[in-house]
Amino acid sequence: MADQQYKRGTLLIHAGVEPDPSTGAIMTPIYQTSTYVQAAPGDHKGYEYARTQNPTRTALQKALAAIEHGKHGLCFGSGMAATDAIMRLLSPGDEVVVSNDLYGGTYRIFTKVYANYGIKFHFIPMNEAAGVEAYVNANTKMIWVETPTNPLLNVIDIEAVSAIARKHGAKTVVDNTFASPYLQNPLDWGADIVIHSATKYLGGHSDVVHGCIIVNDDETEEKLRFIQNSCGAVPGPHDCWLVLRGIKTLHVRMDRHCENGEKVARFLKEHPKVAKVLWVGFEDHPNHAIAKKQMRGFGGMISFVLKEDSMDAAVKVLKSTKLFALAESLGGVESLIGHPASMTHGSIPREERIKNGLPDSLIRLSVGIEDADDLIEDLKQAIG
Ligand code: P1T
Repeated sequence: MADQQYKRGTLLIHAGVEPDPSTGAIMTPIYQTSTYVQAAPGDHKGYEYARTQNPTRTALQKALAAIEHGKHGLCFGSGMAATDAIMRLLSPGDEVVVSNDLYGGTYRIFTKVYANYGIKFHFIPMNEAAGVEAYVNANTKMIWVETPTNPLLNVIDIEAVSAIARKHGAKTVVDNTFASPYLQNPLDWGADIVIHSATKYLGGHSDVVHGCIIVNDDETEEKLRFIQNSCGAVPGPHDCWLVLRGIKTLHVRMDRHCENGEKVARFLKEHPKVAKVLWVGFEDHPNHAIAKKQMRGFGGMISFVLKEDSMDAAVKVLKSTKLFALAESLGGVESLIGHPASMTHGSIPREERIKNGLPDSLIRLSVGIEDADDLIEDLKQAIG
């Protein structure tokens, strides 16, 4: 299909998907095969070996490219495998400027894996995009942005950061996991590489671990495709199928995540025992204007701290919710509650975390698509 002529909801359902050529099946089949028969050496139907190509993966890669307004999509076995593939574009001596609030696993692969290969990382606040330029030098090859950030919900100006990167010949990578392509398309704002943990909103049902990258530039695509095949961190066809299926309802789910997110955020803000609520949609969020510019909605991720700023008080809430399940991850239909300091961000040294504004007592919510009234009642009884 000529994807560009369709609106977002239609694209999410149809992009990349054609009736199966052998049967007409409307749903892309799960091509559960490791290899493909050739009539003579080199005489095949475009598929040789399933690490290199798989038709279920191809359909998903095309869908991802279309919904992120990119030319090429590449799938990986997890969000971290996708991050790893992007890092393999670099060489010893290269430098990366990174937002200082980011998923703990991303911090860990940068500091514990790639720093050992001679790559230097500068973790800096990016709320004021202009401040980024001071950390860029002749060795800077990449600016890595998470926006909104995990878990502090900072918003970074993709257009401004991308302009700085371009001026210095560096690439801008945006981790778009929290927003999803329904709410934000970083390539439209000048980013070069978009990465997702598709485990989250794209899959949407907490039943798959998956990652993906979307780019426009053919040369970057060629390098990443080579890494994808050579290093082999590819997802299986069933996982690709689950993400493909998840994408078909992304717009309806995200609309509800945004709606519920707003209701829960406003409830928490009024709660007498809550000191601070972090949510991108608040008019007094420091970068609300940028969020309004680059996002089409504010999502269902919220973090908050209680007035009684202690671990004990936080743990009491974390243990008391009945609907919000205490678990890592986010972006599924069901609501989750988490404790970044000990869970998703436990690999960041405490001093570093505190310095970057992530206290021990911070609670993170992934607001699902249940009835908002039930979610609010659950928080009410848990906070007390
Ligand atoms: O878990 P995985 O699919 O490998 O994705 C890693 C990842 C990358 N980027 C962001 C912004 C993420 O939030 C994650 C994973 N995050 C969680 C598991 C979490 O609960 O925050």
